[in-house]
Amino acid sequence: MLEELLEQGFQEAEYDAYLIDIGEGDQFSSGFVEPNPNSKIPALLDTSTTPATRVFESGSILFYLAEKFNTLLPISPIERTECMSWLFWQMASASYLGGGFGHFYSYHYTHLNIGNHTTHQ
Ligand SMILES: N[C@@H](CCC(=O)N[C@@H](CS)C(=O)NCC(=O)O)C(=O)O
Repeated sequence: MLEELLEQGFQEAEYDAYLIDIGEGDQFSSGFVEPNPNSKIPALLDTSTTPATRVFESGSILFYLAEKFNTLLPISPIERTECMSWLFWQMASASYLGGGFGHFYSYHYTHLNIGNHTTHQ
């Protein structure tokens, strides 16, 4: 979204990206836990505010940027509702397909049999 903002001409959207190596556990380092106490990527630290604003959870980051730059979030109720529905869908579903899978694959790898279901511990 920061790239989209830059394409729209918002110079204030210039950003520094930092590599967080999940395999090395960078997400648990104090430098990352400060912007996101939940140790999950992505996180954003807006240093243009005083004090700096920390934003975590992808949906919160998208909403924060849309409000900050007053763009990419429709104003008309019908379009705004459609947009927010997809934003909430993203929060409720997409992270389970991506980050959620990684979480259970990495941290809960023991198979359990519960009733008729097989799950991971
Ligand atoms: N609900 C979070 C999910 C974030 C997430 O699961 N991120 C994964 C990478 S895609 C992560 O940081 N995993 C590191 C870990 O679980 O230790 C969001 O939407 O920001």
